[in-house]
Amino acid sequence: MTILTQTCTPFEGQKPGTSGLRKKTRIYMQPGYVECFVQSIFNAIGGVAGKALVIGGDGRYFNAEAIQTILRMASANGAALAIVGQSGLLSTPAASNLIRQRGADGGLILSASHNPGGIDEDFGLKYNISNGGPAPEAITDAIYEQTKTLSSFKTLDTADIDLDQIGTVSLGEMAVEIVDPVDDYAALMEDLFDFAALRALFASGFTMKFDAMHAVTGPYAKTILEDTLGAPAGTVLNGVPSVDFGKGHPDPNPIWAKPLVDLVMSDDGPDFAAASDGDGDRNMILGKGVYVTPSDSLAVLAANAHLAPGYERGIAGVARSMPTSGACDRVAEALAVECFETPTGWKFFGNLLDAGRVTLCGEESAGTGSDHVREKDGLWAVLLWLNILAVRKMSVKEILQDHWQTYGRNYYSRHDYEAVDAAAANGLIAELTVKLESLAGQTFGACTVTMADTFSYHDPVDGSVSHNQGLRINFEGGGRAVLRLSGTGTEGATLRVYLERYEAPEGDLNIETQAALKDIAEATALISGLTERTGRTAPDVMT
Ligand code: VG1
Ligand code: CO
Repeated sequence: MTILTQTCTPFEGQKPGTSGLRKKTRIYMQPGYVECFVQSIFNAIGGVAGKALVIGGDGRYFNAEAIQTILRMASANGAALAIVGQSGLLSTPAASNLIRQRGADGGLILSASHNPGGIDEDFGLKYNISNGGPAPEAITDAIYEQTKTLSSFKTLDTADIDLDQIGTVSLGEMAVEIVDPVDDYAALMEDLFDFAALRALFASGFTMKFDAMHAVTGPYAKTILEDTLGAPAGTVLNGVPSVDFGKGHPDPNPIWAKPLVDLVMSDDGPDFAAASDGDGDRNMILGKGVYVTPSDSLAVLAANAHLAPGYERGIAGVARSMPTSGACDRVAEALAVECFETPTGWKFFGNLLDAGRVTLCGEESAGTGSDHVREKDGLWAVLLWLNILAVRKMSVKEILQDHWQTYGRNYYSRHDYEAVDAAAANGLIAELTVKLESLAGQTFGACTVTMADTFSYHDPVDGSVSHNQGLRINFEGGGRAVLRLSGTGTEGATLRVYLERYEAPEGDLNIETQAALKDIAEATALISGLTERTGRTAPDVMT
């Protein structure tokens, strides 16, 4: 087989967003599109000669084809080893773990995460560095610069290899090692959690449903929950990964995982329920009759992590993305550990985790994780919850009530306005940005603004600064609104409005969430001119 150098013309818009490059699948399927982006990645990281790369994805439409292309290119560019999940499957946290366990130089993860899959839906690709985490901004910026001027890429003229067969084969000079996608990850989970206690929990009749949403976590959840921990067969729902996620939207929130929510809200529902997203890094936690917001979940995990063997020494600190509620801040304060506020996207947690400044991280978008890998990790969060339930012998609802009675409650909701006209959304943000400075002291409806600004993050570890990471508006009494545009969407713009209000332990802890946030939502609509600008009177999704 020969190494080919093919000339190419740059594609516009190959700019990585919050988590890699996400586009409509048909855009990705254009001849040369994957090649140009992958060669740009390789060029931006100083080439891959002699390097080991982990490669895998969430199994969506075009996953296997893109992996074949990447393998040919990695070989042609001189990589020594590619470690690939069997059938091209690797959950995002499992890929992160493999990079770390195997001491690989980096990895390519193919996923558009919670976005639907299929030829008319979404595809995505991102590069992770040797710590197992998403490439930081300096690298994603360098990749984008490469995409603008790229004139050629290298590949091999060779047939596809068999991705289904575990073992090592040669592709040109490069070795391709096909590994079981679950093994190493399952071993890591067994290290962190008290599997004996979890087995006893299931043996005692504790009931659970895990909705894999036809996505990548099916095999992981079946192996760990059913085969290892003894949960009855059928605990895992929708457990066979499919290329279009059963035509669903693999986003574990009360909208897209509604059947699961309905089940736990019913009288004969299970004690505990959870779901994960397309690539297995997100989680939704539910208990009988209760939905745990991701922000609350992070806070509860921070307060209770020491109950699991992997965290029995306590946590070093906690980090949350800026739009995530301040619930975990109160836990950090009580534990006297550091608490950090970072921009949206897991890549900003990497430095803090590497430096040992934090043990747990989380985002309001159903992402929680720890220093065990450098990605958020859906099943990990589920197992930590189970471990806490096994030790505390309380229901999810009781744990949540107890948490609020101790720390108070941060009422929280995110309102998404999807596929908004991009010009209208950009206009809204631009105009509001200009207005921010003058807002303090003004009253809108029932709320008075105390502070408003654009969030910039100063990374305390490497000193880098990231500007324009969302607009913050604080209100008297501790309420807050955050507005930002999504960096993962593929159609028009998605405007995210994050609303929060704190209620002290002695206050009313059981108000319906949207009712608790009504005044703040109204004030935010007035300030931003949301309805006039977007033509929307209600959000598409509320989480
Ligand atoms: C969204 C979430 C963000 C998350 C990102 C990737 O980004 O808000 O918290 O890190 O998705 O998650 P954005 O820019 O659309 O708001 V995943 O599970 O899609 O990799
Ligand atoms: Co995801």
